[in-house]
Parts: sequence; C-alpha cells; structure tokens
Amino acid sequence: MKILFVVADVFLSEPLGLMQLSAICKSNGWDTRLATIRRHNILNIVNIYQPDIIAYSMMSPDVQKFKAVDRAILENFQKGSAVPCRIMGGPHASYFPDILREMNLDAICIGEGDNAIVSIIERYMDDDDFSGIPNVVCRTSQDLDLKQKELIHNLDDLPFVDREIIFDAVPYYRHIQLKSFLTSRGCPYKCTYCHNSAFNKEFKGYGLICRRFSVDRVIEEIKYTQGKYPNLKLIRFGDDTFAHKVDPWLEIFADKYRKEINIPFYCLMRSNAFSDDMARLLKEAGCVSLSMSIEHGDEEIRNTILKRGISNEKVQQSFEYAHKYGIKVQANAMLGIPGTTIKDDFKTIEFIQKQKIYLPTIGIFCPFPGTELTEYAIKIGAIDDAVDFSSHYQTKSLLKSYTEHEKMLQVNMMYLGMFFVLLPKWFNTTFKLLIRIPISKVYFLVTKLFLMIRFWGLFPKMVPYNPLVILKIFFDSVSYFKTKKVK
Ligand code: B12
Ligand code: SF4
Repeated sequence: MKILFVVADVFLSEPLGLMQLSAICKSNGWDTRLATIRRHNILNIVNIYQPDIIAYSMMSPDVQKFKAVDRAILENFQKGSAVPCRIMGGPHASYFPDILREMNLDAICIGEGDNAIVSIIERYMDDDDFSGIPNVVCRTSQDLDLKQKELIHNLDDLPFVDREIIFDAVPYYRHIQLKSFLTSRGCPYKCTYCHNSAFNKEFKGYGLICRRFSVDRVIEEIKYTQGKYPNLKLIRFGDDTFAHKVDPWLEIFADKYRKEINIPFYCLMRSNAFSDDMARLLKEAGCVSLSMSIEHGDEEIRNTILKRGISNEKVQQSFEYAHKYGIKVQANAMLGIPGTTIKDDFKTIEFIQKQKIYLPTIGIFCPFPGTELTEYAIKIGAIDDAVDFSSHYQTKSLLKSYTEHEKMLQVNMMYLGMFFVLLPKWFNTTFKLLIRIPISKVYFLVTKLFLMIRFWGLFPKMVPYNPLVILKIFFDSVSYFKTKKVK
C-alpha cells in the first residue's frame, strides 16, 4: 500500500500532523512519501510512485493550488489507468467540509486523523465504503455533518513522528539543527480568529480536549531523535500553548529536560500564563526564545472582538518577565480586525512599540472559514458570505469596511511596522509619512530581509556553519517569499 502525502510546502517548521500520520502508516507496514506543491512536480511523482492513496493536507490559503494540482492529476488518469483514492485532512477540510464536494474527493477527515487514516486505508484495501468511520465524511455521505467523532485519548499510544518523510522530500532539511516536537494537543481558550474554538465546539463531549503526552514519553522521543540525528541543537515545541500554569507536569518536565536533554528550546506561550515563576522555570529548563502574541493594542478590542481575555497590564508584565530572564520574544499582532478602524491599527503599532519585543510580526486579518470572527465579519457586513480568502497571506484586507487607500496603508503598516516599532518614538512621523507612499513591494523586500536576520537570533544554532546549507536556506527563503505575492 503506497500513500502519497501532498502539502503546499514545508518551510523550516515541520508539519507535525502529517509526520504523525506517516509514522502511523509506516507502523502498519505501508509505504509513504511526501510531495510539496512548491518544490515538486506532483504529476511526475504520481506517475513514478503510483500511489494507491493521495492524501492531501491543506490549509485554507492554498485551496486554489490544491485544486489545480488535483485537476492535473485527474486529467492525467483519465487518459489511462484507474484514479488513486483521493482523501484530504488538515485545517481546511476540518472547518470547510464543502471541499469534499468541490473537489469530488473520496473522503475528508475532520479533526484528528490518527485513527481515521488507518480505517480509511483498511477499508480501501478491503474494497469497502468509508461510511461510519469516526471523523470521516465520504463521497456517499448524505450530508457534511460528522456522525461519529473521536479524540485520541492517550497521546502516548502514538508512535514517534516520521522525520524521514520530510528529509526524503527536501534533503537539505536533514542538516537543519532545529527539530519540532509536540508535548500536548488542544487549547482551552476561545480566541475568535482561531480554529480552536470551532474544534472545541465540534468535539465537546468526546473526551478531554487538552491532552498531554507523559513527561517520559516526551523525553524518550527527544532522546530517540537525538540518537538518530546527532545534529539536533535546538528544539521547537509546537504546542499551541506550551504551558498554562506552573503545575507538577511542568516542574517534572523542566527538571528532567534540563538534566537529561539540555538543549535550548523555543515554545509558544500566552501572556496570561507567563508569570515570573513560569519565566524562571522555563529559563532554567533551557528556554531561549518564545512566541507570545499581542494580537491587538487596544484592550477592549483584544478582549471583546478577539476574546483573548488578557489586559494590557498583563501583556506588558509578561514581556518584562521575558526580558528579565533573557528570553527573546516573537510577538504577533493583527491589523484590519472586523468592526475596527485604521485608527485602531495605529494603536496596535504604538502598543507594540512600548513592549520589549525581539521580533514583532504583524499580519492582516484573513477571514478563515469556520471561525467565530469570520462569522462576526459576515454579520456586520464587513465581508460577503462567499469571500475569496484563498491565496490570501500577508496581503491586503478582504474587508469591505476599508477604502482602497486604507488597505494600502495597512499593508505598508504591516511591512514597515515590523521594524519601525523597534525604533524610538520620534521615528513615528517618518513612519506615518512612509506608509503613504504606494511602494509596498519595496517595503515587502526590506521586511523580509529584516525577518530573516531576526529569525536567525530567535532560532540560534538552527543553521549549521556550513556555507552550502546557509546558501541553500537563503535561496530557499527568497524563493518562498517570492510565492507570497503582494496584492
Ligand atoms: C505549526 C503551524 C504552522 C507551521 C507548520 C505548518 C504545518 N503544516 O503543520 C508553519 C509556520 C509553516 C505554518 C504556517 C502557516 N499557518 Co499554521 N499552524 C501551525 C499550528 C500552530 C500547529 C499545527 C500542528 O502541528 N498541529 C498539530 C497536529 C497534530 O495537528 P494537524 O497538523 O492539524 O494534523 C492533524 C489533523 O489535522 C489531521 N490531518 C492533517 N492532515 C491530514 C491529511 C489527511 C489525509 C488526513 C486523513 C488527516 C489529516 O490529522 C493530523 C493528526 O491528528 C496550527 C494550529 C493548530 N493547533 O493546528 C496553525 C494553523 C494550521 N496555521 C494556519 C495558518 C492560517 C497558517 C498560514 C497560512 C499563515 C498564517 N499565520 O495565517 C501559514 C501558511 C502555511 C503554508 N501554506 O505554507 C491556520 C490554518 C487555518 C485554515 N483554515 O487553514 C491554523 C489552524 C492556525 C489558525 N489560524 O487557526 N503553520
Ligand atoms: S491561545 Fe492561541 S491556539 Fe489557543 S485559542 Fe487562542 S489563538 Fe488559538
């Protein structure tokens, strides 16, 4: 049984969900391979590899790219032999199940696919229908609602993720000294722009939403990875929120990690959980950098429209703790929130400026399907029901509530803001003048260069001192950013 996974791209941060699925398939004795739309000629790979199953893992901004690839595959097979079984999982299928019909797929997976993929393949091998499999909607389903749902109850039962599938697809990644791990699944918060609130509603009543691997299981996987890839110099914990409070799990983990692993790490945190004690514990364990989002500079907007539940004071304090313990922080913020104005965007820029942030990253809100904020944007008439969010990433706002001039200002604010917020306040007049000049493409280039340099600091030791690998990463980054068109 041959399974070809297809993703839009892999770029420095590994797709852990897919790597988990690949490990599960391999542990069942099935062969897997990965192809990326940006890097590979998918049609060639399909023709050479001859997969039984094509398993798409897709995010919403990539819908058009996947549809084009899928069309090409179908046309290719119409000329010859039987079409492989085509299934899809990941965020888009989970929150926009209409994709099943739009692409006429055999099945889609909503939510976790660890058991679903095994059942799909087994049924396929038995020439059986996919109906009734938990978390799966298939071509013959009457409607797109999930009838059977499940969550993975014991994460420790999962095999270690398959890293080889990435290295086979993008060989130079083998030399990257950063590797990602998960210590948990699920997030209890209700941020309206995030998929988690929708996920939590869908799977409420099917077991614990927030689950952790045991400390020993996490340590064991890292040791195994270290043994297999001795160039492991930096760890990225990809959990949505690495820790919610200083609890026994975290204390035991911090202690064991420091004693048995002792590799610097990066993780994602939330300001409300980042107390002095938390900062000290993480620092002692080896945390060198983290991501902690601000999202909006106005407390009211942050807590009513975005439902972050974090005061300005708490945000400020958390950055001070990070600073106190020498942890570098990357902080995300969003412009163009539905129901707000361009003046509110300026508030965000000014608020970020007051914080001690190593790498501020700014984006423009994109109405992804299935989220509460998208529903709100439709309700207040800021977008139509059928907004085309595809290919929208770091491009101008899709909201009707802004004029074209305001959208241009936002794009420039997003690009230039990332480094202007690090300058003293008296640069603000220059900033306000510069964002009025319609040269977004120039600002885009300047920002990307700045980001590349700062990422280097945020992820120390990620890149080996090997000129060939450094060049490869540089050109790969340029090629990656070229695909992010400025609209
Ligand atoms: C790490 C991460 C990244 C990494 C790695 C991406 C990756 N492919 O994993 C990077 C930094 C590259 C990234 C980039 C982006 N990301 Co991102 N990312 C995440 C994050 C935080 C964690 C992903 C993860 O590891 N999850 C844990 C694993 C275990 O779960 P999983 O990946 O979902 O996989 C499971 C299921 O989905 C399913 N499954 C997945 N694929 C398949 C395929 C088949 C066939 C089957 C049966 C099942 C199946 O089974 C898996 C195991 O249970 C998620 C939030 C989240 N918690 O999911 C956002 C998230 C996926 N990202 C998101 C977005 C929007 C982006 C960006 C577009 C930029 C942005 N900031 O807005 C970019 C563009 C990516 C691109 N096209 O290149 C959105 C997607 C929303 C949507 N509707 O598509 C999410 C959900 C966050 C959010 N805003 O709510 N991201
Ligand atoms: S804290 Fe992060 S992952 Fe959790 S719901 Fe909010 S945005 Fe999503």
